[in-house]
Amino acid sequence: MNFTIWMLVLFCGLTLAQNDVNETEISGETKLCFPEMSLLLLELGAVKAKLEAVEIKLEETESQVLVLNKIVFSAGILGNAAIGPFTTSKTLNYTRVITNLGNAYNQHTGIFVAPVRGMYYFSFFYHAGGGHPVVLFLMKNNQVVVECTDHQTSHDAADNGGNAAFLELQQGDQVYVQLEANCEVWGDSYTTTFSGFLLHKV
Ligand SMILES: *[C@@H]1O[C@H](CO)[C@@H](O)[C@H](O)[C@H]1NC(C)=O
Ligand SMILES: *[C@@H]1O[C@H](CO)[C@@H](O)[C@H](O)[C@H]1NC(C)=O
Ligand SMILES: [Ca+2]
Repeated sequence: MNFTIWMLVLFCGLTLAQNDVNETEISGETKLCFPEMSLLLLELGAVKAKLEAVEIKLEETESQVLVLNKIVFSAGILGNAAIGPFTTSKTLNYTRVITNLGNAYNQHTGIFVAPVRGMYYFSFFYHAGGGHPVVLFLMKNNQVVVECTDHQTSHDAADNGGNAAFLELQQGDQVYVQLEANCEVWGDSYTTTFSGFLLHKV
């Protein structure tokens, strides 16, 4: 092998060793040296582009998972007045949102809709108005999960109560607090509240 060919091989080798290769950077000289090499460089460029796309997708997925894991809400009731009594049972609308990460709770309907299958924790507290009995149910879809009650006691209007439960929910399950017919609860931002969060996915 004479000197010129050695130089050519060395030059082609150096070009191949460059890190940032793409179509425009592959020099004409390289194409002249070995057609296989320029093909190889093109393929390397394609692999690199694909790898970068996969990395971006992975980062997006990770941030979505992070957001999905943060399902937390707390809400009270705007105003300062008795709610009820009504002739039928009613879903309580906790209209003052304190926290609603993940937006799974809807303050217009009072309903929490599970965004993912998982183990959740819910609590609700109330202040009794005193003029009528209180019966509140924590509901999962159409089923009562736990209850709290208070007797009608006009001279003892400061009663507060509450209850809580861990609930395994499927995606789309609905959780809300229901006021029974002919009952009353005191609606305000600070004592009558509904909270929940996703403990972990299952
Ligand atoms: C290739 O490299 C050139 C010069 O660095 C750059 O302008 C061009 O955008 C690159 N092309 C691709 C597809 O990355
Ligand atoms: C809650 O809001 C709904 C409308 O979204 C309404 O139909 C319902 O009567 C409200 N509940 C109470 C207890 O006011
Ligand atoms: Ca009472």
